[in-house]
Amino acid sequence: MIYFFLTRDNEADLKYVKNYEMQFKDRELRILLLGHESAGKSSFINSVQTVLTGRIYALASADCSSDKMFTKEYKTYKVRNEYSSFYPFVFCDIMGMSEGGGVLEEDVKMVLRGHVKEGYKFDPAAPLDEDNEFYKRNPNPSDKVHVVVYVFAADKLNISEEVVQKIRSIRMDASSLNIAQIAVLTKIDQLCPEMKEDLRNVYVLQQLKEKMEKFSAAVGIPMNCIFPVKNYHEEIDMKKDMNTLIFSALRHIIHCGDDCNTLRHSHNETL
Ligand SMILES: Nc1nc2c(ncn2[C@@H]2O[C@H](COP(=O)(O)OP(=O)(O)OP(=O)(O)O)[C@@H](O)[C@H]2O)c(=O)[nH]1
Ligand SMILES: [Mg+2]
Repeated sequence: MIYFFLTRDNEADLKYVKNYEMQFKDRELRILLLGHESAGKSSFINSVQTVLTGRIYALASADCSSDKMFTKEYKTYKVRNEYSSFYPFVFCDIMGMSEGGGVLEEDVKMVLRGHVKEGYKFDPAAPLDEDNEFYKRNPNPSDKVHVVVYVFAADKLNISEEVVQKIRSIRMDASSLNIAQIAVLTKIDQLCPEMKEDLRNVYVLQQLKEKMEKFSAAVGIPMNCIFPVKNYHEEIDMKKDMNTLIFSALRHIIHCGDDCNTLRHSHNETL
């Protein structure tokens, strides 16, 4: 795993994403970012836009002032490609999870099934009602989620039992819908000073590995589906090592999402 990471080639990953775009224009993937509040979900969307467009992006509103929940609405982001069109995947940003608040499990399950309309403002006190104007009764296949990306901050992985239980329940539901699931650990630069200096220390660092193992055991996501990243959030220039990690996560997300999509297509064909 260590050597695999160190020898990764950004060009190859970019080629993979572009190739996917060429082959599967009609198969849009819906990628949902779910995780603890302030974990860097919105920043991850900006990071993906940054590595794919080659310039620093800040389209998804990321909070830079406080630790309070910032994203409150259901919002979809497309990534523009070089042909003035869009990549065949979209990222969905939602309210974060938190102890005694945050997005409700019921609401996440409705998002997975495509029942939540763009712009819905999540209410931590009550789930979306079927009579609400933001409830979509008959979702299209493209409204349904193909991949859930669990986003957590590497320096705050002591997740409460309440949030762990929520994730476990959502994971079971997502599995029953054949939705792919991976995790992204953000803020690895805050884990220790060595990481701030050189991200290439990433897998070599015992501290991060131990944290990943603990996280994996708590939420049940295998180690090879957990991707550490440092988001673009303060940089003014592109950084190769940051790109390598973001590309690695993105490639895996697309790969897993496509498996889910293929499965859904083949099920429809046989129904
Ligand atoms: N050091 C560091 N800071 C980060 C990283 N990613 C995000 N941040 C910072 O963390 C804070 C929260 O980031 P957001 O992207 O708004 O997090 P979020 O998960 O969307 O938060 P909510 O919408 O409130 O749930 C911001 O101040 C970001 O600048 C990272 O990889 N490293
Ligand atoms: Mg956010």
